[in-house]
Amino acid sequence: MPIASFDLQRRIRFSDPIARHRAASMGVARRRRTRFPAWGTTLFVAAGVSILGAWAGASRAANPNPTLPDVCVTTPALVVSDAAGDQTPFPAGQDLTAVSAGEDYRFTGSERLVFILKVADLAVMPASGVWRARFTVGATTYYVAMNSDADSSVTFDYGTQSGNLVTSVGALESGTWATDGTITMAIAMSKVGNPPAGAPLTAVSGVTQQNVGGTLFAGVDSTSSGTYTVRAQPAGWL
Ligand SMILES: [Ca+2]
Repeated sequence: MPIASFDLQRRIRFSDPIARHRAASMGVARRRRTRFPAWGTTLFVAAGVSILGAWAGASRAANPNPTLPDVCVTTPALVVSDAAGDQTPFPAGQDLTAVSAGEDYRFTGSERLVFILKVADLAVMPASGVWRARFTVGATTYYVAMNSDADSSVTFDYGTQSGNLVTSVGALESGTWATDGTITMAIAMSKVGNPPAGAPLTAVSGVTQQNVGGTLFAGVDSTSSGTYTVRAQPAGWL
């Protein structure tokens, strides 16, 4: 599909970072240039526009070729693991078992760190809970967190921590959780000191707490600490 590929990669490069990412996953050559005879120009434009419309919509729904690697998102790497069942008497939803980290380079100008907390089970969301991934960049300790209120409604935030003082700064770029206990939180690197590729994130750890009155955080479970090195954008897309 060389005509469509040429047109797609030129249009999406300047207009739609998500579609551009999908194009990279499909193997569309970024710098490909194709010459067309004059009689083929009209056909080229018509075919390109038509296919772009259908394809761009589909690309937002699902990766059109999931067998190809997602070249703009690194595979999360395990930083520390933690024993199961050591959160008792608190619920399994706050039993940390692993902290992983990675990068998301799909958003030009908003490169992100991704932290994944794994707990034993979130089939039932605990009320008034806090799930933090903490890490240190330079001399500053940051956290990204999922918080549940008294009704188990969930929000996400990030901030800094100095000793026992936790200061919420603002919102994450994205936060999701799944009933299998996977909590995924992405934050723009620019919000946490802009660590470059190769820079260490030290003291990476996870902690779960119970929020008592919004000011006191009672410890539930915590992991040991590890170091994670920020990885560069994978080859395949510039
Ligand atoms: Ca645990």
